[in-house]
Amino acid sequence: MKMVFRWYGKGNDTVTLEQIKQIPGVSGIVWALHDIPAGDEWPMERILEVKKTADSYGFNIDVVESVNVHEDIKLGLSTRDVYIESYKKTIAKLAKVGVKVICYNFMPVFDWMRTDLAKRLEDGSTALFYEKAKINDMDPTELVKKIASNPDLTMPGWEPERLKDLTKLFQAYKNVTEEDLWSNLKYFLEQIIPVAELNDIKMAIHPDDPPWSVFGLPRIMTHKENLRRFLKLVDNPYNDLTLCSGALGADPNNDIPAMVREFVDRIAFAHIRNVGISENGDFVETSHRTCDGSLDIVDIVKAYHEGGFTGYVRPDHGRHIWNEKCRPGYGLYDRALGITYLWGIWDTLEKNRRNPYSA
Ligand code: DNO
Ligand code: MN
Repeated sequence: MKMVFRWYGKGNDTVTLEQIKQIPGVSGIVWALHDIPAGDEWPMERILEVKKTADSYGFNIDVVESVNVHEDIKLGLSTRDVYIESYKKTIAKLAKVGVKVICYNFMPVFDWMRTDLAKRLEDGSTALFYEKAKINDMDPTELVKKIASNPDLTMPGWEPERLKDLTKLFQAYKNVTEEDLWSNLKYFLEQIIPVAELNDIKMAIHPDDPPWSVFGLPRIMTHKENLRRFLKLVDNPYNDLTLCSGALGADPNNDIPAMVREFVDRIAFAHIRNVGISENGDFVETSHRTCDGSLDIVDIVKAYHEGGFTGYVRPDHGRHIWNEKCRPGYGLYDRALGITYLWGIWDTLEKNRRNPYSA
């Protein structure tokens, strides 16, 4: 596996490249031009700037997360073709600097969703938390008002410039069913995947987080059967998955090691993190260690190892520890600890593979 680390860019991240450089075994940064609105073509000079910065630290920029999909594409509006064209142009530009994987998602309106960005855990650290009842009880119009009146509430997809569109967006999705979303995704893939193949870039969809409908919006990248259906929409090795253990793992019915075993040849990018799930459907992000959460991280890594996985891995989110002030879920310390845990498992498996009779 190739270990990579998400970095939001100079001035946009509390973590520095100097720091990332000192985490064992990190070969590249996972990046994006976060200020470019979904649907706009990425400017070449900005891409080259990132390449130059990463080069000076010896990091690859093989993985982009994310090139966001414009809402009109997910909605299947006639305007979508314009945005699909600029998506294709961005793919071609990214190929010029050697990008190998593009992560994206197909979640309507919101990206990942939590109700608390700093839930205090028993050890004094804080972490991202999802309270199911809170989301279930909240009606979207109330939500729009709540976000507008609370500038501290920042969630992906809740950026101020998008806020004004929220009411309109909910309206637009009112009659969009899961089947509509499937066919809009298929339309997008049929156009994009041939271009990705031509440019030798794997498109890797991120599953829905959490893997169920929120606020009545359709969500389809949620469980094994749907991932199977996704891979068949356009059955091409460039149409791949970002398998996020924490996103899918929030649903206890999802057996993550089994999914890795089934899909390993079509996983271009692995997000590995643990979550602690409660019986009432709430979940909290925990340390990576298997015994700290509900997911068997050891078995997940074992499944990748057995599958001969050579793709990219990142530790995904971490807790906020040692008083670190950082982007929610994206501090230095806990993600670095997560990496050393993942390497510990991987190196042990490697050693035993070479010498199966050793203790
Ligand atoms: C959650 C994170 C997400 C992810 C985007 C990909 O598990 O990995 O924020 O970055 O959904 O588009
Ligand atoms: Mn993820």
